[in-house]
Amino acid sequence: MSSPPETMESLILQLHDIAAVKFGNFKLKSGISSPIYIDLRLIVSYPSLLRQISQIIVSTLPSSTQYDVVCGVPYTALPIATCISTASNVPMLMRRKEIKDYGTAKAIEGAFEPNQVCLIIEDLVTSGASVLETAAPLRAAGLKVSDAVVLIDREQGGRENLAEKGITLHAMVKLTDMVRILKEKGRVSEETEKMVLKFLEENRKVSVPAVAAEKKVKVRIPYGERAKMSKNLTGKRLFEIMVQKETNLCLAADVGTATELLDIADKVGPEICMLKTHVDIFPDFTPDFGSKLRSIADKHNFLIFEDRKFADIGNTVTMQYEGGIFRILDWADIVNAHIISGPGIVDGLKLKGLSRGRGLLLLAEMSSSGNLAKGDYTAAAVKIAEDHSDFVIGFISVNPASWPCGPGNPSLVHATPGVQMVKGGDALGQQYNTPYSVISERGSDIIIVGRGIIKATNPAEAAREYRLQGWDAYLENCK
Ligand code: 5BU
Repeated sequence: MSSPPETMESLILQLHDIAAVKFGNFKLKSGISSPIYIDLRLIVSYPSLLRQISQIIVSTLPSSTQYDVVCGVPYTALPIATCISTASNVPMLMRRKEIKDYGTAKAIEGAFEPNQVCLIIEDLVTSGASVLETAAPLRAAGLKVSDAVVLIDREQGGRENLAEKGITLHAMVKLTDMVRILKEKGRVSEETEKMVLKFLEENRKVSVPAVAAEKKVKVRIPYGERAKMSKNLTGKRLFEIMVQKETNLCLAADVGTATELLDIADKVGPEICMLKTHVDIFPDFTPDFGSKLRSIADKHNFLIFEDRKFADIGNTVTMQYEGGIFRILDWADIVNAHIISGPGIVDGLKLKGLSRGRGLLLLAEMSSSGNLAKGDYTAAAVKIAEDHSDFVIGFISVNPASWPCGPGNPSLVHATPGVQMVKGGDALGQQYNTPYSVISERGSDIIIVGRGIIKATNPAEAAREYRLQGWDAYLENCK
Protein backbone atom coordinates (compact mmCIF):
# COMPACT_ATOMS: atom_id res chain seq x y z
CA MET A 1 0.00 0.00 0.00
CA SER A 2 1.32 3.49 -0.72
CA SER A 3 0.02 6.91 0.17
CA PRO A 4 -1.61 9.19 -2.42
CA PRO A 5 1.07 11.44 -3.94
CA GLU A 6 -0.68 14.66 -2.91
CA THR A 7 -0.58 13.62 0.78
CA MET A 8 3.10 12.87 0.61
CA GLU A 9 3.81 16.10 -1.28
CA SER A 10 1.95 18.16 1.26
CA LEU A 11 3.87 16.49 4.04
CA ILE A 12 7.20 17.22 2.36
CA LEU A 13 6.24 20.86 1.89
CA GLN A 14 5.26 21.11 5.55
CA LEU A 15 8.61 19.63 6.57
CA HIS A 16 10.30 22.28 4.47
CA ASP A 17 8.08 25.00 6.00
CA ILE A 18 9.22 24.14 9.53
CA ALA A 19 12.88 23.90 8.38
CA ALA A 20 13.09 20.19 9.17
CA VAL A 21 14.70 20.02 5.71
CA LYS A 22 17.45 22.55 5.10
CA PHE A 23 19.88 23.26 2.27
CA GLY A 24 23.43 24.58 2.76
CA ASN A 25 26.66 22.95 3.94
CA PHE A 26 26.35 20.58 6.89
CA LYS A 27 28.71 18.17 8.60
CA LEU A 28 26.99 14.81 9.22
CA LYS A 29 27.53 12.39 12.16
CA SER A 30 29.63 10.24 9.83
CA GLY A 31 32.00 13.18 9.23
CA ILE A 32 31.04 13.87 5.62
CA SER A 33 29.78 17.28 4.46
CA SER A 34 26.28 17.30 3.03
CA PRO A 35 24.42 20.01 1.03
CA ILE A 36 21.15 18.91 2.67
CA TYR A 37 20.28 18.47 6.33
CA ILE A 38 17.20 16.85 7.77
CA ASP A 39 16.28 17.33 11.40
CA LEU A 40 13.05 15.59 12.23
CA ARG A 41 13.37 16.22 15.99
CA LEU A 42 11.34 19.37 15.34
CA ILE A 43 8.17 17.49 14.53
CA VAL A 44 7.20 17.13 18.21
CA SER A 45 6.35 20.85 18.12
CA TYR A 46 3.79 20.31 15.34
CA PRO A 47 1.18 17.80 16.54
CA SER A 48 -0.85 17.78 13.36
CA LEU A 49 2.27 17.10 11.29
CA LEU A 50 3.33 14.36 13.69
CA ARG A 51 -0.08 12.74 13.31
CA GLN A 52 0.10 12.90 9.51
CA ILE A 53 3.60 11.40 9.54
CA SER A 54 2.47 8.55 11.75
CA GLN A 55 -0.47 7.80 9.47
CA ILE A 56 1.47 7.98 6.25
CA ILE A 57 4.41 5.94 7.52
CA VAL A 58 2.12 2.98 8.31
CA SER A 59 0.48 3.24 4.89
CA THR A 60 3.95 2.81 3.36
CA LEU A 61 4.04 -0.82 4.50
CA PRO A 62 2.86 -3.56 2.14
CA SER A 63 -0.42 -4.96 3.47
CA SER A 64 1.27 -8.34 3.92
CA THR A 65 3.60 -6.97 6.63
CA GLN A 66 2.71 -8.60 9.95
CA TYR A 67 3.86 -7.33 13.33
CA ASP A 68 2.84 -7.73 16.96
CA VAL A 69 4.69 -4.78 18.47
CA VAL A 70 6.41 -1.60 17.30
CA CYS A 71 9.64 -0.04 18.53
CA GLY A 72 10.93 3.41 17.62
CA VAL A 73 14.65 4.04 17.24
CA PRO A 74 15.55 6.48 20.04
CA TYR A 75 15.03 9.37 20.23
CA THR A 76 13.47 11.07 17.21
CA ALA A 77 11.28 8.15 16.16
CA LEU A 78 9.88 7.58 19.67
CA PRO A 79 6.97 10.03 19.32
CA ILE A 80 6.20 8.64 15.85
CA ALA A 81 6.13 5.09 17.25
CA THR A 82 3.91 6.24 20.14
CA CYS A 83 1.39 7.81 17.73
CA ILE A 84 1.37 4.65 15.59
CA SER A 85 0.88 2.51 18.66
CA THR A 86 -2.06 4.48 20.03
CA ALA A 87 -3.70 4.99 16.63
CA SER A 88 -3.48 1.36 15.55
CA ASN A 89 -3.71 -0.20 19.02
CA VAL A 90 -0.46 -2.11 18.57
CA PRO A 91 1.68 -2.32 21.74
CA MET A 92 4.98 -0.48 21.77
CA LEU A 93 8.42 -1.33 23.17
CA MET A 94 11.22 1.05 24.04
CA ARG A 95 14.90 0.41 23.60
CA ARG A 96 17.21 1.96 26.17
CA LYS A 97 20.27 3.79 24.91
CA GLU A 98 22.00 3.00 28.23
CA ILE A 99 21.35 0.29 30.79
CA LYS A 100 20.69 2.05 34.07
CA ASP A 101 22.87 0.97 36.98
CA TYR A 102 19.96 0.32 39.30
CA GLY A 103 16.68 -1.54 38.90
CA THR A 104 16.19 -4.18 36.26
CA ALA A 105 19.11 -3.50 33.87
CA LYS A 106 16.83 -4.26 30.93
CA ALA A 107 17.72 -3.07 27.43
CA ILE A 108 14.13 -3.38 26.20
CA GLU A 109 11.24 -1.88 28.18
CA GLY A 110 7.66 -3.07 27.79
CA ALA A 111 5.79 -6.37 27.82
CA PHE A 112 6.34 -8.93 25.08
CA GLU A 113 6.40 -12.65 24.36
CA PRO A 114 9.37 -14.46 22.83
CA ASN A 115 9.07 -14.81 19.03
CA GLN A 116 6.70 -11.88 18.66
CA VAL A 117 7.44 -9.84 15.56
CA CYS A 118 8.62 -6.27 16.12
CA LEU A 119 8.41 -3.56 13.48
CA ILE A 120 11.12 -0.93 13.81
CA ILE A 121 10.14 2.69 13.20
CA GLU A 122 12.77 5.23 12.19
CA ASP A 123 12.69 8.82 10.97
CA LEU A 124 15.73 8.84 8.68
CA VAL A 125 18.02 6.10 7.40
CA THR A 126 21.54 6.73 6.10
CA SER A 127 23.73 3.65 6.63
CA GLY A 128 21.12 1.78 8.66
CA ALA A 129 23.43 1.68 11.70
CA SER A 130 20.84 3.10 14.10
CA VAL A 131 18.20 0.60 12.99
CA LEU A 132 20.71 -2.22 13.53
CA GLU A 133 21.60 -0.85 16.98
CA THR A 134 17.92 -1.19 17.88
CA ALA A 135 17.42 -4.56 16.15
CA ALA A 136 20.30 -6.20 18.07
CA PRO A 137 18.88 -5.88 21.63
CA LEU A 138 15.36 -6.66 20.35
CA ARG A 139 16.64 -9.87 18.77
CA ALA A 140 18.74 -10.70 21.82
CA ALA A 141 15.56 -10.38 23.90
CA GLY A 142 13.93 -13.04 21.70
CA LEU A 143 11.88 -10.87 19.35
CA LYS A 144 11.83 -11.32 15.58
CA VAL A 145 12.78 -8.30 13.47
CA SER A 146 12.25 -8.48 9.72
CA ASP A 147 10.96 -5.05 8.69
CA ALA A 148 11.77 -1.43 9.39
CA VAL A 149 9.79 1.54 8.18
CA VAL A 150 11.31 4.95 7.72
CA LEU A 151 10.07 8.38 6.76
CA ILE A 152 13.07 9.33 4.60
CA ASP A 153 15.67 7.05 3.01
CA ARG A 154 18.85 9.00 2.26
CA GLU A 155 19.77 6.21 -0.22
CA GLN A 156 23.28 5.88 1.10
CA GLY A 157 23.45 2.13 1.51
CA GLY A 158 20.97 1.73 4.38
CA ARG A 159 18.60 -0.48 2.41
CA GLU A 160 21.40 -2.84 1.35
CA ASN A 161 23.10 -2.90 4.77
CA LEU A 162 19.81 -3.76 6.46
CA ALA A 163 18.94 -6.42 3.87
CA GLU A 164 22.25 -8.11 4.68
CA LYS A 165 21.03 -8.45 8.27
CA GLY A 166 17.60 -9.77 7.26
CA ILE A 167 15.68 -6.50 7.56
CA THR A 168 13.55 -5.13 4.73
CA LEU A 169 13.46 -1.34 4.66
CA HIS A 170 10.24 0.41 3.68
CA ALA A 171 10.56 4.13 3.04
CA MET A 172 7.85 6.75 2.68
CA VAL A 173 10.09 8.76 0.41
CA LYS A 174 13.58 8.58 -0.98
CA LEU A 175 15.72 11.67 -0.61
CA THR A 176 16.10 12.12 -4.39
CA ASP A 177 12.30 12.10 -4.85
CA MET A 178 11.92 14.52 -1.99
CA VAL A 179 14.36 17.00 -3.51
CA ARG A 180 12.69 16.63 -6.90
CA ILE A 181 9.30 17.46 -5.36
CA LEU A 182 10.75 20.50 -3.57
CA LYS A 183 12.18 21.71 -6.87
CA GLU A 184 8.93 21.12 -8.74
CA LYS A 185 7.11 23.16 -6.10
CA GLY A 186 9.59 25.99 -6.46
CA ARG A 187 11.18 25.53 -3.03
CA VAL A 188 14.71 24.88 -4.29
CA SER A 189 16.60 25.88 -7.40
CA GLU A 190 17.64 23.50 -10.14
CA GLU A 191 21.23 24.17 -9.11
CA THR A 192 20.59 23.02 -5.53
CA GLU A 193 18.76 19.95 -6.77
CA LYS A 194 21.74 19.07 -8.96
CA MET A 195 24.14 19.60 -6.07
CA VAL A 196 22.17 17.28 -3.80
CA LEU A 197 21.84 14.63 -6.50
CA LYS A 198 25.58 14.82 -7.17
CA PHE A 199 26.30 14.48 -3.45
CA LEU A 200 24.05 11.43 -3.18
CA GLU A 201 25.63 9.87 -6.25
CA GLU A 202 29.11 10.35 -4.77
CA ASN A 203 28.07 8.95 -1.37
CA ARG A 204 26.04 5.98 -2.49
CA LYS A 205 27.45 3.62 0.10
CA VAL A 206 28.04 4.49 3.74
CA SER A 207 29.34 1.49 5.62
CA VAL A 208 27.86 0.28 8.90
CA PRO A 209 28.40 1.50 11.54
CA ALA A 210 29.35 4.72 9.84
CA VAL A 211 29.34 6.65 13.09
CA ALA A 212 32.26 4.79 14.57
CA ALA A 213 34.12 3.97 11.38
CA GLU A 214 37.01 6.32 12.02
CA LYS A 215 37.44 5.03 15.57
CA LYS A 216 37.85 1.36 14.74
CA VAL A 217 41.14 -0.49 15.13
CA LYS A 218 42.90 -0.06 11.81
CA VAL A 219 43.93 -3.50 10.57
CA ARG A 220 43.49 -6.80 12.29
CA ILE A 221 45.47 -9.95 11.72
CA PRO A 222 42.89 -12.71 11.15
CA TYR A 223 42.40 -15.17 14.02
CA GLY A 224 43.51 -18.00 11.70
CA GLU A 225 46.95 -16.41 11.21
CA ARG A 226 47.27 -15.82 14.92
CA ALA A 227 46.56 -19.50 15.64
CA LYS A 228 49.80 -20.25 13.80
CA MET A 229 51.72 -17.71 15.89
CA SER A 230 50.60 -18.93 19.31
CA LYS A 231 53.26 -20.82 21.26
CA ASN A 232 50.73 -22.52 23.50
CA LEU A 233 48.53 -25.45 22.45
CA THR A 234 45.42 -24.07 24.14
CA GLY A 235 46.03 -20.58 22.75
CA LYS A 236 46.33 -22.08 19.29
CA ARG A 237 43.18 -24.17 19.72
CA LEU A 238 41.21 -21.18 20.92
CA PHE A 239 42.00 -19.18 17.76
CA GLU A 240 41.25 -22.26 15.63
CA ILE A 241 37.86 -22.82 17.26
CA MET A 242 37.00 -19.16 16.76
CA VAL A 243 37.65 -19.53 13.04
CA GLN A 244 35.91 -22.90 12.68
CA LYS A 245 32.77 -21.82 14.52
CA GLU A 246 32.88 -18.15 13.45
CA THR A 247 32.51 -17.01 17.02
CA ASN A 248 34.40 -14.76 19.40
CA LEU A 249 31.81 -15.16 22.14
CA CYS A 250 32.59 -16.48 25.62
CA LEU A 251 29.64 -17.23 27.88
CA ALA A 252 30.08 -16.21 31.54
CA ALA A 253 27.88 -18.99 32.93
CA ASP A 254 27.14 -17.46 36.34
CA VAL A 255 23.97 -19.47 36.97
CA GLY A 256 22.76 -20.66 40.37
CA THR A 257 23.69 -24.34 40.30
CA ALA A 258 26.04 -26.78 38.58
CA THR A 259 23.00 -28.51 37.09
CA GLU A 260 21.87 -25.26 35.48
CA LEU A 261 25.38 -24.64 34.19
CA LEU A 262 25.54 -28.01 32.43
CA ASP A 263 22.12 -27.32 30.94
CA ILE A 264 22.99 -23.86 29.58
CA ALA A 265 26.40 -25.10 28.37
CA ASP A 266 24.67 -27.65 26.17
CA LYS A 267 22.12 -25.14 24.84
CA VAL A 268 24.54 -22.29 24.15
CA GLY A 269 27.47 -24.55 23.19
CA PRO A 270 27.12 -24.16 19.40
CA GLU A 271 27.45 -20.36 19.65
CA ILE A 272 30.58 -20.02 21.78
CA CYS A 273 34.34 -20.49 21.59
CA MET A 274 34.77 -20.53 25.35
CA LEU A 275 32.66 -21.02 28.49
CA LYS A 276 33.70 -19.23 31.64
CA THR A 277 32.93 -20.68 35.05
CA HIS A 278 33.04 -19.58 38.68
CA VAL A 279 32.98 -23.08 40.03
CA ASP A 280 33.03 -21.95 43.68
CA ILE A 281 29.51 -20.48 43.43
CA PHE A 282 27.73 -23.83 43.06
CA PRO A 283 26.00 -25.35 46.10
CA ASP A 284 25.62 -28.67 44.23
CA PHE A 285 29.23 -29.11 43.05
CA THR A 286 30.25 -32.77 42.84
CA PRO A 287 33.62 -34.26 41.81
CA ASP A 288 32.20 -35.41 38.46
CA PHE A 289 31.29 -31.81 37.48
CA GLY A 290 34.52 -31.39 35.55
CA SER A 291 34.15 -34.51 33.44
CA LYS A 292 30.50 -33.72 32.69
CA LEU A 293 31.37 -30.22 31.53
CA ARG A 294 34.34 -31.53 29.54
CA SER A 295 32.12 -33.89 27.56
CA ILE A 296 29.75 -31.01 26.67
CA ALA A 297 32.76 -28.89 25.71
CA ASP A 298 34.06 -31.66 23.46
CA LYS A 299 30.65 -32.20 21.91
CA HIS A 300 30.28 -28.51 20.97
CA ASN A 301 33.96 -27.73 20.50
CA PHE A 302 34.51 -24.95 23.03
CA LEU A 303 37.16 -24.37 25.70
CA ILE A 304 36.55 -24.15 29.44
CA PHE A 305 37.87 -21.11 31.29
CA GLU A 306 37.68 -21.14 35.10
CA ASP A 307 37.71 -17.47 36.16
CA ARG A 308 39.62 -18.35 39.35
CA LYS A 309 41.67 -15.14 39.49
CA PHE A 310 44.62 -16.69 41.35
CA ALA A 311 46.50 -14.03 43.30
CA ASP A 312 48.85 -15.73 45.77
CA ILE A 313 52.55 -16.59 45.70
CA GLY A 314 53.74 -19.26 43.25
CA ASN A 315 53.92 -22.10 45.78
CA THR A 316 50.37 -21.59 47.06
CA VAL A 317 48.74 -21.32 43.64
CA THR A 318 50.20 -24.66 42.52
CA MET A 319 48.15 -26.28 45.30
CA GLN A 320 45.04 -24.19 44.64
CA TYR A 321 45.22 -25.03 40.93
CA GLU A 322 45.62 -28.76 41.32
CA GLY A 323 44.01 -29.67 44.62
CA GLY A 324 41.10 -28.92 46.91
CA ILE A 325 37.64 -30.14 46.05
CA PHE A 326 37.51 -28.41 42.69
CA ARG A 327 40.64 -29.90 41.06
CA ILE A 328 40.56 -27.11 38.45
CA LEU A 329 43.64 -28.35 36.61
CA ASP A 330 41.81 -31.54 35.66
CA TRP A 331 39.05 -29.92 33.64
CA ALA A 332 39.75 -26.23 32.88
CA ASP A 333 41.65 -25.50 29.66
CA ILE A 334 42.27 -21.95 30.80
CA VAL A 335 42.56 -20.15 34.12
CA ASN A 336 43.48 -16.57 34.94
CA ALA A 337 45.68 -14.80 37.46
CA HIS A 338 46.30 -11.38 38.93
CA ILE A 339 49.90 -10.23 38.71
CA ILE A 340 49.80 -8.41 42.05
CA SER A 341 52.13 -11.02 43.57
CA GLY A 342 54.70 -10.74 40.75
CA PRO A 343 55.82 -13.19 38.03
CA GLY A 344 56.26 -16.06 40.51
CA ILE A 345 52.52 -16.74 40.23
CA VAL A 346 52.94 -17.52 36.53
CA ASP A 347 55.89 -19.82 37.25
CA GLY A 348 53.82 -21.65 39.86
CA LEU A 349 50.80 -22.20 37.64
CA LYS A 350 53.01 -23.08 34.68
CA LEU A 351 54.68 -25.79 36.72
CA LYS A 352 51.38 -27.66 36.87
CA GLY A 353 49.62 -26.45 33.71
CA LEU A 354 52.15 -26.43 30.90
CA SER A 355 52.74 -30.19 30.70
CA ARG A 356 48.94 -30.65 30.58
CA GLY A 357 48.71 -28.26 27.61
CA ARG A 358 46.78 -25.66 29.64
CA GLY A 359 46.85 -21.89 29.12
CA LEU A 360 46.78 -18.80 31.34
CA LEU A 361 45.19 -15.36 30.93
CA LEU A 362 46.68 -12.47 32.89
CA LEU A 363 44.43 -9.78 34.32
CA ALA A 364 45.82 -6.70 32.63
CA GLU A 365 42.67 -4.64 33.16
CA MET A 366 39.29 -5.11 34.84
CA SER A 367 35.83 -3.96 33.85
CA SER A 368 34.61 -2.67 37.21
CA SER A 369 34.62 1.03 37.97
CA GLY A 370 37.45 2.38 40.11
CA ASN A 371 39.65 -0.72 39.66
CA LEU A 372 43.40 -0.25 40.02
CA ALA A 373 44.62 -2.32 37.07
CA LYS A 374 45.85 0.42 34.76
CA GLY A 375 48.95 2.23 33.53
CA ASP A 376 52.17 0.64 34.86
CA TYR A 377 50.24 -2.32 36.25
CA THR A 378 48.84 -3.15 32.80
CA ALA A 379 52.29 -2.66 31.26
CA ALA A 380 53.75 -5.09 33.81
CA ALA A 381 51.16 -7.69 32.80
CA VAL A 382 52.22 -7.28 29.16
CA LYS A 383 55.87 -7.77 30.10
CA ILE A 384 55.16 -10.92 32.17
CA ALA A 385 53.05 -12.34 29.32
CA GLU A 386 55.88 -11.77 26.83
CA ASP A 387 58.33 -13.49 29.17
CA HIS A 388 56.06 -16.55 29.51
CA SER A 389 54.42 -16.80 26.12
CA ASP A 390 54.66 -20.60 26.16
CA PHE A 391 52.05 -20.66 28.92
CA VAL A 392 50.36 -17.24 28.95
CA ILE A 393 47.86 -17.18 26.07
CA GLY A 394 46.71 -13.59 26.54
CA PHE A 395 44.89 -11.10 28.75
CA ILE A 396 41.71 -10.08 30.38
CA SER A 397 41.60 -6.56 29.03
CA VAL A 398 39.09 -3.79 28.58
CA ASN A 399 40.60 -1.38 26.07
CA PRO A 400 43.83 -2.75 24.60
CA ALA A 401 43.62 -0.30 21.68
CA SER A 402 44.31 2.46 24.21
CA TRP A 403 47.50 0.86 25.59
CA PRO A 404 50.74 2.62 24.63
CA CYS A 405 51.76 -0.49 22.66
CA GLY A 406 48.18 -1.14 21.43
CA PRO A 407 46.90 -4.72 21.60
CA GLY A 408 50.52 -5.79 21.00
CA ASN A 409 51.82 -9.30 20.29
CA PRO A 410 49.28 -10.95 17.93
CA SER A 411 49.98 -14.43 19.29
CA LEU A 412 48.26 -13.34 22.53
CA VAL A 413 44.49 -13.10 22.82
CA HIS A 414 42.43 -10.37 24.51
CA ALA A 415 39.20 -11.35 26.27
CA THR A 416 36.90 -8.65 27.62
CA PRO A 417 34.14 -8.89 30.25
CA GLY A 418 31.51 -6.21 30.79
CA VAL A 419 29.60 -6.65 27.53
CA GLN A 420 25.91 -6.05 26.86
CA MET A 421 23.92 -4.93 23.84
CA VAL A 422 23.73 -1.43 25.26
CA LYS A 423 26.24 0.57 27.27
CA GLY A 424 25.71 1.01 30.99
CA GLY A 425 26.44 -0.77 34.24
CA ASP A 426 25.01 -2.56 37.26
CA ALA A 427 24.47 -1.40 40.82
CA LEU A 428 27.79 -2.86 42.02
CA GLY A 429 30.26 -1.17 39.71
CA GLN A 430 30.18 -3.39 36.62
CA GLN A 431 30.55 -1.32 33.43
CA TYR A 432 29.20 -2.46 30.06
CA ASN A 433 30.25 -1.76 26.51
CA THR A 434 28.69 -3.11 23.31
CA PRO A 435 30.16 -6.00 21.27
CA TYR A 436 31.00 -3.56 18.47
CA SER A 437 32.80 -1.18 20.77
CA VAL A 438 34.76 -3.96 22.50
CA ILE A 439 35.93 -5.72 19.35
CA SER A 440 36.11 -3.03 16.71
CA GLU A 441 37.00 0.12 18.65
CA ARG A 442 38.77 -1.25 21.72
CA GLY A 443 40.72 -3.90 19.83
CA SER A 444 39.76 -6.92 21.92
CA ASP A 445 39.29 -10.41 20.45
CA ILE A 446 36.70 -12.11 22.64
CA ILE A 447 33.53 -10.76 24.22
CA ILE A 448 32.66 -12.29 27.60
CA VAL A 449 28.92 -12.06 28.19
CA GLY A 450 27.10 -13.16 31.34
CA ARG A 451 23.78 -11.64 32.31
CA GLY A 452 23.12 -10.38 28.77
CA ILE A 453 22.65 -14.05 27.84
CA ILE A 454 21.76 -15.98 30.97
CA LYS A 455 18.96 -13.60 31.99
CA ALA A 456 17.43 -13.60 28.47
CA THR A 457 14.16 -15.45 27.92
CA ASN A 458 15.92 -17.65 25.39
CA PRO A 459 19.65 -17.77 26.19
CA ALA A 460 20.54 -19.73 23.04
CA GLU A 461 18.96 -17.11 20.83
CA ALA A 462 20.51 -14.26 22.78
CA ALA A 463 23.89 -15.97 22.45
CA ARG A 464 23.38 -16.27 18.71
CA GLU A 465 22.77 -12.53 18.48
CA TYR A 466 25.87 -11.74 20.56
CA ARG A 467 27.88 -14.12 18.37
CA LEU A 468 26.72 -12.37 15.19
CA GLN A 469 27.43 -8.93 16.64
CA GLY A 470 30.89 -9.93 17.85
CA TRP A 471 31.79 -11.68 14.63
CA ASP A 472 30.58 -8.82 12.41
CA ALA A 473 32.66 -6.38 14.47
CA TYR A 474 35.71 -8.61 13.92
CA LEU A 475 35.11 -8.86 10.16
CA GLU A 476 34.74 -5.08 10.06
CA ASN A 477 38.39 -4.75 11.15
CA CYS A 478 39.63 -7.38 8.72
CA LYS A 479 38.44 -5.30 5.73
P1 5BU B 1 28.10 -10.03 33.39
O1 5BU B 1 26.85 -10.69 33.88
O2 5BU B 1 28.17 -10.01 31.84
O3 5BU B 1 28.33 -8.68 34.02
O4 5BU B 1 29.29 -11.02 33.88
C1 5BU B 1 30.65 -10.71 33.74
C2 5BU B 1 31.48 -11.87 34.15
O5 5BU B 1 32.86 -11.57 33.93
C3 5BU B 1 31.39 -12.25 35.61
O6 5BU B 1 31.55 -13.64 35.71
C4 5BU B 1 32.56 -11.55 36.25
O7 5BU B 1 33.04 -12.26 37.38
C5 5BU B 1 33.58 -11.59 35.14
N1 5BU B 1 34.53 -10.47 35.15
C6 5BU B 1 34.14 -9.16 35.05
O8 5BU B 1 32.98 -8.86 34.95
N2 5BU B 1 35.09 -8.17 35.04
C7 5BU B 1 36.39 -8.43 35.13
O9 5BU B 1 37.20 -7.51 35.08
C8 5BU B 1 36.77 -9.80 35.22
C9 5BU B 1 35.83 -10.77 35.22
BR1 5BU B 1 38.52 -10.21 35.30
